Amino acid sequence: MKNQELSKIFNEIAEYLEMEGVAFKPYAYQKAALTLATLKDDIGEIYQKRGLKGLKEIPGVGASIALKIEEYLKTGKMEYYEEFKRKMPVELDEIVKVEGVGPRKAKVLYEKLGIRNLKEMEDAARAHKIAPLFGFGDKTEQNILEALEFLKRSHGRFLLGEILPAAQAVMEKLQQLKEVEVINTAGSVRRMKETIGDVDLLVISHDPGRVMDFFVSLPGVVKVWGKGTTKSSVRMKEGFDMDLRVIPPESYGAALQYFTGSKDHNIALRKIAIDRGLKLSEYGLFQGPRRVAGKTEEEVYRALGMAWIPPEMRENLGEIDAALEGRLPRIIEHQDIKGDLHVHCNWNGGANSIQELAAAAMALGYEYLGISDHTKFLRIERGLDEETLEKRNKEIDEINDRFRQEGKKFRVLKGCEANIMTDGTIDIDDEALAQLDYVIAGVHSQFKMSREEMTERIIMALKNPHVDIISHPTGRILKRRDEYEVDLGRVLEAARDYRKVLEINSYPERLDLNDVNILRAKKLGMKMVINTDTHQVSQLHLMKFGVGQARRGWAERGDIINTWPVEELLQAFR
Ligand code: DGT
Ligand code: CA
Ligand code: CA
Repeated sequence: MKNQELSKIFNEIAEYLEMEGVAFKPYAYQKAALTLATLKDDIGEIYQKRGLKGLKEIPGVGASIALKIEEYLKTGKMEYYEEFKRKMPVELDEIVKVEGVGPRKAKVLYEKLGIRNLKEMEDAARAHKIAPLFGFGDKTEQNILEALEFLKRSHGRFLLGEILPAAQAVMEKLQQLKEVEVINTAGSVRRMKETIGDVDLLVISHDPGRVMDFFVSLPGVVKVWGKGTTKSSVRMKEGFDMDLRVIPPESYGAALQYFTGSKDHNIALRKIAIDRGLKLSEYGLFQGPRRVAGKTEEEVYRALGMAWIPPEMRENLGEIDAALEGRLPRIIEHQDIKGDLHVHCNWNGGANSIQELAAAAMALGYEYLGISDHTKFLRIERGLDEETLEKRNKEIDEINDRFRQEGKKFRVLKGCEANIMTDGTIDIDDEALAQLDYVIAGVHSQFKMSREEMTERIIMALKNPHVDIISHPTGRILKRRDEYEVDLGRVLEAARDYRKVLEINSYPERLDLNDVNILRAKKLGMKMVINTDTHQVSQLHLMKFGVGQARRGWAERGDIINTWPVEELLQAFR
């Protein structure tokens, strides 16, 4: 699949354009990059089947970007990109990952010091060549060194959104082998951590040799690190590693518990075992030489005096005490979700009609779907003005009338995702907002403000009586852009005081609020909503990533408003 390669190229183009101070265009390329990174289908296949037209139907892909994709698929090159590269042959994608170094600083570093990659940046910073540059200084140089350290530590981690589909594909193939009796993911994938180091798989099999032969020769395996009868390790073409272990049935639960981790959770659990005169390992829970538990995870936790703990909670953040004291929360389940409130249709930059989106939502078993098109500030997304929003509302009314006549319980809700301007005002008239069932507002521009200004900006939006939800509240894009500077504590408190809802955005690059902030919001008694930010039908399935983070943040059904029935939801918005 060329999806990720193209995504990377478009990201770099966005950086180059930003460097030249071009307005709006960088955003278009960034958006195309984000879409490609999460696209379910192979871009090459889309092109083969449906040509240029198919490419243009992908949200965020306009005519000019579609042509560039075509060129790349056909020739393996993109002239527009190559031209930038010739002018400034820099590993831009790498360099702008250093916090505090944007495209413009990267340009100065190249022009003044010839810095092309991270290694050269580090050397220059250590030799104190960066501080004297205009606009840099000692503090920036120090920050660069710290950011480089940070990058080294996070190096080699992958997004759960990239890994989970690949891991599931491998699981399905292995499941079809008659020699595989049971199979599970373990490790950070099972815990739904937002980024993944490597994939851990466990199986029970009466014929490990055959399973391992099959595993190391799977399509997509580019390197075999090791192959044995109990463990094999491979590198996949996407760049990540996968471990497969074959476990005897009597230890399977103990091994699943051990290899699911986290390491900190395991260490704390092992201490509990020791306190009770027991020994816990991946082979089982032992009293002297006797195995007292090990076949299932439930059995292991029970023998330690506690209920089974959901994998997403196993981070040693108090879950063990909660389990021992019988006060584990009943965390939200995917099937509790009754609808999605952050969906863009083709009235703005989305790919599908309201009809198509509603049909897909019904197929998922949802009871409602909120259409939240962008409003007028986001011209690049064809944001709606007051007049078009009204027309769109009319279409929603008609669709709902039709559903009622057909006896369908399903309902489409009228929403929007407005932009919060730098002064905290909303980019569309209050009268237009008053016509809607609910209003989402989010920051989509001017991310670089002081902490104080950004906090005021968002709190100002929270004060607007029409605003119900703040989308992607911290603005981070994983592996690309940090959170904007904001005092989240104050935002959370204001949201609680004005009885507003914060979003858990399910886009794998966003997952915003993240797990830690969800836990924090929950402790404040805040309500949240898990949304997908769908721009095309196939993205409705991203909900599982948001649910995963909500579970990691201990969220219960009552904390998440899109588990509520539609009447209750609308009542709350009113
Ligand atoms: P990752 O792969 O970095 O995203 O994170 P994990 O959690 O999947 O870590 P990994 O693959 O190194 O190991 C899988 C699990 O095995 C881990 O979550 C807990 C367990 N484990 C690994 N090493 C140790 C260890 O030294 N002590 C203990 N108690 N458990 C360990
Ligand atoms: Ca792992
Ligand atoms: Ca591993």
